[in-house]
Amino acid sequence: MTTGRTTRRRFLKALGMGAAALTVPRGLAGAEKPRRPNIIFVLADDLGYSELGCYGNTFNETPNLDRMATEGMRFTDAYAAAPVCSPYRAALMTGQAPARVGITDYLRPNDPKHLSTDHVTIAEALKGAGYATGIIGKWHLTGYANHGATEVPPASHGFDETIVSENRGIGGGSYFHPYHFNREIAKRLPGKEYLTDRQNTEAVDFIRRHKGGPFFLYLSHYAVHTRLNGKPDLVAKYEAKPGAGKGFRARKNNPHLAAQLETIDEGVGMIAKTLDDLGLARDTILVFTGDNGGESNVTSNAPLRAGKSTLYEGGIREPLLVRRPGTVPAGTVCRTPTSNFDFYPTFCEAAGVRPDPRQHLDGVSILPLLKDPAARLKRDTLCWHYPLARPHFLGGRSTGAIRRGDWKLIEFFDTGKTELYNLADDLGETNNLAAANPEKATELKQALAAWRADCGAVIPDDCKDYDPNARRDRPRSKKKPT
Ligand SMILES: [Ca+2]
Repeated sequence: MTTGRTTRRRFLKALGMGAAALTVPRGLAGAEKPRRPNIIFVLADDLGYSELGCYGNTFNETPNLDRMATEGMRFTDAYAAAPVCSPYRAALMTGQAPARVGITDYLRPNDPKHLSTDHVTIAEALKGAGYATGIIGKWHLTGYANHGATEVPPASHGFDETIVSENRGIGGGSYFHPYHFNREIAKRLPGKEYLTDRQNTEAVDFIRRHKGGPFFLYLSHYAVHTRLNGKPDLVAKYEAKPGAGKGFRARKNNPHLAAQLETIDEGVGMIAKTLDDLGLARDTILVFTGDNGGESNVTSNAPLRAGKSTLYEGGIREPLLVRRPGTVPAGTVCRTPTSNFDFYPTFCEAAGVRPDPRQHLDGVSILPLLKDPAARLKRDTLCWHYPLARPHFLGGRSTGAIRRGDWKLIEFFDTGKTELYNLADDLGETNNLAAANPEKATELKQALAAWRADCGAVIPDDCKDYDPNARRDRPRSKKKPT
């Protein structure tokens, strides 16, 4: 995955110079330098669009996240760059579309693919500007040495500290200590240690350790990825609620998902309180979001269609909350479409860091939106590329998609067919307008192909023309986790 043009970049990185250059605003030379904001990025795994109270859920309880919405900004049209884990994370780290990075599907434990160190990641960009950098939790941008793969861990991508992170796979429902994804992690909390509690505690510790700032903390939860397994007292609480589903595979009002989400929510409350107590709230951008849609076999993303592994809205539209008192106007809602590859340029701009010009960025800074939700971005189109050699086990098919304004087109690589929707009056993507509006369908299909060409993305032959009813990727285990 190394190319000749990257030799100089590697050389500069080795000198600690390749990551970023500092930009001191004009007129401030010699004056007191503005304080660089801390950045805390809290990511939930497989958390769908409709799970939070502030996104309309009436079963789950998310008081701290709902408070984030009232104290900050809530986005209605925030997208993941991919409908599964690894490509989302590749886009987050690089500011690029997964198709350009070359990671478009989730990485398997023995995968020869990993995020190339040729990239200048967002962690490296911020580290180069003096930020302390840390990841707590899920990485999923490499195969694992334990599975015979070349392992490229967060430390190779600009993270000073890697805490409670995997070295044998991605979690897979191992939520109680000892953790199967990393058996070397020593227990720290009293009683039966719960993974999300541990991550929350580590996050508060990290903030306190680096309160002098600036710091970049990536709190990457393993929850609420299946197999779901909440803390028993919380599960019992939700099982007793009216309308509760039964068991960890309930498709509606899942008590395990609710319990796991409550523990994530509690951590967000702990983080916000820590920032308030330390007097850091106004100097800290706190972000909460999810990496792809909810799994349709354990929840519903309604009013959105489908879920994880699909390019329908349920697979890629995510909750997104941003809080920074004094900068992000409280209680605001932003309806402009964004993608998670926008965080890279956004964080750089907020930190006064000029991105390394050799790191091509597909994202644009959404900082103007964070100051004024009605601001306009110089972009009206987002694209996705998700080629598969056979259907994902959750039902996702080999597809590409494009959203331009309110129009959305999905191209099915397996059948060659397209579907066209107008999201303004058909959020649930129920009325395919491709036949009724062939001009728009053709325009978007051509724009999508042009974007693929720009990214160097191809549709491999084995990702075209397969039988969409063929055997899915792999069978699901019905076993309850331990
Ligand atoms: Ca995920």
